[in-house]
Amino acid sequence: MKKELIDFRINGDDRGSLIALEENSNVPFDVKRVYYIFNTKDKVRRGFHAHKDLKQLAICVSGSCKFLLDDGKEKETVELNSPEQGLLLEGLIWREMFDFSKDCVLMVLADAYYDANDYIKDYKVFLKMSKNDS
Ligand code: T46
Repeated sequence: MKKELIDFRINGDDRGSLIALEENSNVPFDVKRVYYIFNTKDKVRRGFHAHKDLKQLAICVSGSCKFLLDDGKEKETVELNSPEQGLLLEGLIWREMFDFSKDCVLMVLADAYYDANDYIKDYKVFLKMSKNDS
């Protein structure tokens, strides 16, 4: 399973904390796009897709949520509950997000502009592609 959590350095002082994200530094790619998911309703699951070619870094800047990651062989659940940590999503990984807390703000940095054609939304197609990939 290609799962990587990145710990960010906190610039803390008696006023509080600040984290800086820099492309090709603690963000391991060129950043083309940032989006954030918030106000997620109770019991909602999102995602249900993989990407053909996209690197992303997901950070729960407020609250918490969980990711189910599936590479076609193994499944793993990762909880994001800290603005100090980012989940790197790259390669052929099916993802589902769930258990969003009311205050969850999930921010995602991506290395490409939005492209609906990059999505694999059919799980059977994903499984076939993941077999060919390995
Ligand atoms: C991913 C997970 C973690 C845009 O117009 N631009 C964008 O950059 C994005 C990400 C979405 N959209 C539109 C497309 C849909 O009409 O916003 C709507 C909701 O997007 P979607 O249903 O794809 O959201 P999620 O939460 O299922 O998935 C998102 C990302 O799309 C996806 O790349 O890896 O978060």
